[in-house]
Amino acid sequence: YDWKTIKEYEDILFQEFEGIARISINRPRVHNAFRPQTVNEMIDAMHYCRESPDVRVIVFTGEGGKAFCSGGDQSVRGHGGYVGEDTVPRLNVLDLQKMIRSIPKPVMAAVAGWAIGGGHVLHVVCDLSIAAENARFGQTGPKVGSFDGGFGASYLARCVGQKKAREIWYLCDQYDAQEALDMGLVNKVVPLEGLEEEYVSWGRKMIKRSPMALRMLKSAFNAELDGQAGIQELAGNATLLYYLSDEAKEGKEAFLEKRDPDFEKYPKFP
Ligand code: 1HA
Repeated sequence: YDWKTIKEYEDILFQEFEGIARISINRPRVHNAFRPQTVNEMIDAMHYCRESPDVRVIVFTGEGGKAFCSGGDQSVRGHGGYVGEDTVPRLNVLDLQKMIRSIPKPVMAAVAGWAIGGGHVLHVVCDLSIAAENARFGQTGPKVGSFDGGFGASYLARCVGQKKAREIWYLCDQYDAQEALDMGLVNKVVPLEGLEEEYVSWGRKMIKRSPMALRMLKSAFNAELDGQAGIQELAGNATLLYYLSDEAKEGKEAFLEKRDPDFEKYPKFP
């Protein structure tokens, strides 16, 4: 596949192929652990993905084939968060999680090797997860002095059920790809050599589907779980569709023409 670089970064690769944007963590020496800069680069790439009409599907993955992501880089964990060059401790991966959740396009995780800790949560918040046979999943928080009680707990529980989610967090065990598939943590398991082919194929399939239908569905799936923020997304999409209608345009035009709007001529549905 002829992946073209969209933008150069230090910690990630950001590429595009046939409308599929690929964000790949490129710190294989630490199993693709993220530092604040890594996350900021992913956030920047996600802004691009949101704005670009050419990007239709996003894939998160990790370079090297041995790790998707091993979570926050423990070597820069300081007093109150992960510390970057500005010396400020941050938990900015939480902002990235919200972007993955709210971008109105499908986001896939392609997991080869370790998806651990905050790296595991990253795949959990993606719409879809495809695992290579060498994938290993788990949370480590209670072992290393951390926890993610946001999507990392509540959405995980929605995916695998309350009992399993509590087991994953309380025991900090690791699970292989087949176990992940069996508990509904991933959508599919493929041989490592076939991972790229698989996610490109899923991407191509979704690109053939109606973008607006996928957008509505993503916000609909989110709405129930995400409270007022989820309803806001779904309602925002409803407003977008309403603005496309003649009835809504009549309201705006009447205002600009300083007359009363005439909504009578528009269809009324039962
Ligand atoms: O919980 C949160 C958050 C919660 C709320 C809000 C924000 C959050 C943000 C982040 C996080 C977290 O991610 S906490 C959890 C952090 N991650 C971990 O606890 C996983 C740490 N890594 C491991 O347990 C293991 O490395 C491994 C099970 C993934 C793989 O084991 P393996 O195959 O034995 O490799 P290992 O030798 O351990 O790792 C290879 C190299 O990568 C090591 O470096 P070296 O000794 O060769 O110099 C290792 O230190 C490094 N490495 C791996 N993971 C990390 C790491 N270095 C820094 N941070 C890491 N996370």
